[in-house]
Amino acid sequence: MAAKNLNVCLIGYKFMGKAHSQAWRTVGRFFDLDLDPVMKVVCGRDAEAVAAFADRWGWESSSSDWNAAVTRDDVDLVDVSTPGYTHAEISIAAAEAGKHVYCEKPLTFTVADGKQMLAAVRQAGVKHMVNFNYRRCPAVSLAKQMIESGDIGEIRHVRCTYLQDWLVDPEFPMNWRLRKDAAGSGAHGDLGAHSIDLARFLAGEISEVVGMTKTFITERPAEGTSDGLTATAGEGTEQVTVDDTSIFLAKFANGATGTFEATRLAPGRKNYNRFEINGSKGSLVWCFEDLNALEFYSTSDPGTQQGFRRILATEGDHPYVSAWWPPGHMLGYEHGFCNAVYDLTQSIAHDQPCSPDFLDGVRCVAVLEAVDQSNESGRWAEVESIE
Ligand code: SOE
Repeated sequence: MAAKNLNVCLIGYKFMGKAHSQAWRTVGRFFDLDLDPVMKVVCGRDAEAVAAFADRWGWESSSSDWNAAVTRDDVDLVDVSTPGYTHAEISIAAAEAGKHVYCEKPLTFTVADGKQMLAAVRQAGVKHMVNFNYRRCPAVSLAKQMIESGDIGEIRHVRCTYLQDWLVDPEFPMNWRLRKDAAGSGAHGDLGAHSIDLARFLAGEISEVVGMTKTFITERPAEGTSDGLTATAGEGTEQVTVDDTSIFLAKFANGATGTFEATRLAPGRKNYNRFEINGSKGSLVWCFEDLNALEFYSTSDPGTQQGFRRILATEGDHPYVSAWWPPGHMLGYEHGFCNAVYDLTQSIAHDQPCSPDFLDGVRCVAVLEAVDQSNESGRWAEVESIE
């Protein structure tokens, strides 16, 4: 047990609320921490449902008034796990109340809002982190280490695809992820944001893009109920106001080239978040559907033995793994979230910067926004540079 507590207020209790609750509940059991997270309060609009959630997941209390909760004296950190349209307001209120802020992706919908969020956390001097959970899959963290050690040399090509199929059925009902006012965009911001973050993490800043977004299914049964990626239909139909698909080419500041594709209409692809990075000395390939494996090809292997090798990133000296299970005992989706709150908690305990922080969050939004501009103009668009 650490000497001091980190009192957490979670806003949102659906898909991400569960993933974050699981992380906060588990982190201190597997990792040695220098601050003890305490699950103080969880907030949501439906008082009864959020109280039941608090009970089930072990939050000390629940509230339907997030404004009151984020200013509580006994709260140190606000975890924003709500749909994107609320991120700016909640994060800014939390920072102004002097709380550290941990926010789901995409940080927000516009660079202008993102800059305000960044200014608020900087002004308040609080820690800030955006949750791009895939960075914390051990195989992805290992890819980062290998790139930094020069194992694949100078990066030339970055190929990112993020494919899902949960919206391929036109009878799948509306939900907040299909409304522009709530979600900002469709596959573009929801999935493309992850790919952009992984590309920035592994290969550096993106400076120019040309791309397109497209909506194939423009009308769906109206929403009845929805939870996570499931929904039931209500009466009538509703217009879809976001894209289904986003595709773009990218120029990186270091001269590398990139291709990006995000869609929720790729039958058979469930959570196919994949990158392939080709460098002057080798290649690295990772896909979430086989998340423990990192493929590595090295031009320095003897000619007779060249070929992709599959590294199972479950050894104790792979990133994060020593906290978990013995070699070969696979990790899953939730471990990335837990690894993230471990890093966040330790950054707060030791007054170290968090990564990825709100600056990374806004830089990702700047790439998304530039693709939107390119989609409208039909030309290459420069990515706004943000400091
Ligand atoms: C739905 O497309 C979703 O849950 C995203 O919102 C997440 O960010 C992604 O990790 C998995 O798919």
